[in-house]
Amino acid sequence: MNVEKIRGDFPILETMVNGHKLVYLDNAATTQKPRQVIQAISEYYEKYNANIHRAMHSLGEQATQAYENAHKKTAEFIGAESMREIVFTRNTTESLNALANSLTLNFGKKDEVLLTEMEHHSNLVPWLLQSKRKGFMIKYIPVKENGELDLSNLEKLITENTKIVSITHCSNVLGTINPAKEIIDAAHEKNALAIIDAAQSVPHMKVDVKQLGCDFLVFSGHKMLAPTGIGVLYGREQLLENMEPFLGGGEMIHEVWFDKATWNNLPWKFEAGTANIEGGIALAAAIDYLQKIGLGEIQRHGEKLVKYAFGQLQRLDYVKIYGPEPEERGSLVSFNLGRIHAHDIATMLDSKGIAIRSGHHCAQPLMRKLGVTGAARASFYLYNTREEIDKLIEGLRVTAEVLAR
Ligand code: 7TS
Repeated sequence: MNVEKIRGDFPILETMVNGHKLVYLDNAATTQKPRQVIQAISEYYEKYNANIHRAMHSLGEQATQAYENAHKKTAEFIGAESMREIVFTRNTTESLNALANSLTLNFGKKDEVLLTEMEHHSNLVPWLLQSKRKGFMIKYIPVKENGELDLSNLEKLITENTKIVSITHCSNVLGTINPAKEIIDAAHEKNALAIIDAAQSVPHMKVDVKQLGCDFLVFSGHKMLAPTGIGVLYGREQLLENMEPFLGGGEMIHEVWFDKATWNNLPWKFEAGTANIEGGIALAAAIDYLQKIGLGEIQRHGEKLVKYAFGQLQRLDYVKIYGPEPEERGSLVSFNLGRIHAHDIATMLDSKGIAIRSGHHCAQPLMRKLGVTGAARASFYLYNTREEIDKLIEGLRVTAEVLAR
């Protein structure tokens, strides 16, 4: 993998921040965009911008083709049967809200939904909202001291009443890669549906929904080189056929009367209103870009970087790293430096042009369990280098010297 060549595709990496060349290590929040993706968006607006699925004119036809092709490409990318199983949403959050709303319509007090203690708020709050309305119970798979899930009681946690098991594939705080297949199989043994939040996995490794055997899988385009505002909800065709739409309006219908309506074919039944056409087209360009490099290569690069960062961080005084060993984690590392506030770490690093995230990372229950209010997090992607990690470590050394005084 030629990282220097890849870096040349990302214009933003030339940006100077506070007098220093940008070192962007906040990829778990959102990734930067290569020229190829930016060009796909410009080209759409310069050459064939039109609304889709309704125009009889050539531009409309071209835009419709491109948007539908984006669904096909996404289906192939994650090993889905067909584009009928790929619904475009705004992001992971919207995909999970859609599932939480539509799948629990008939739930009652006896029903149970099983999550994990390491979920991002987006795989937690939608279930809390629905459980308040429907009265079902939410249970959690605990997180162990080492940042892995405690699956010793999984058989007991999934009961006859468990209807849904919804888990993150990779934690955005701990970096833990969960044994998704094992949990999906356990859910299916009790006839529960299995949902995978793949926001932090799909961008970094080859994910195949058939191999996993999950019922639903969700992720965001912006964490994998595409723009914000485009997300994916994969669902097994039969399940999507039986699921009620979560948004009503134009383009999602087959026929409408004053007192009833019937629904369009999949996936359009779930894509009400004018779509994020440029987002879909740009997502296809992002997938092209990632596939050209190869998800295996990208994963290996991420593993090397996180291992290096882990080792270098461990050499710092008073550092506390959260989550499992580097061999078993995604491409991110969260940590604290003694009693220095994570926001102060991030601010100090920013003065050197280094972007990391600090705070609770939208996982407050997990933070409480870890006994902290926040942490600093460096997260990597295909354009990051060891030299950038060296700059991070040097920045942290200075931070510790200045702020620990
Ligand atoms: N699930 C996981 C595991 C995530 O990491 C995130 C975003 C989401 C869901 C929600 O994605 P969205 O695109 O709908 O916002 N995580 C982060 C993060 O760690 N820092 O900023 C966003």
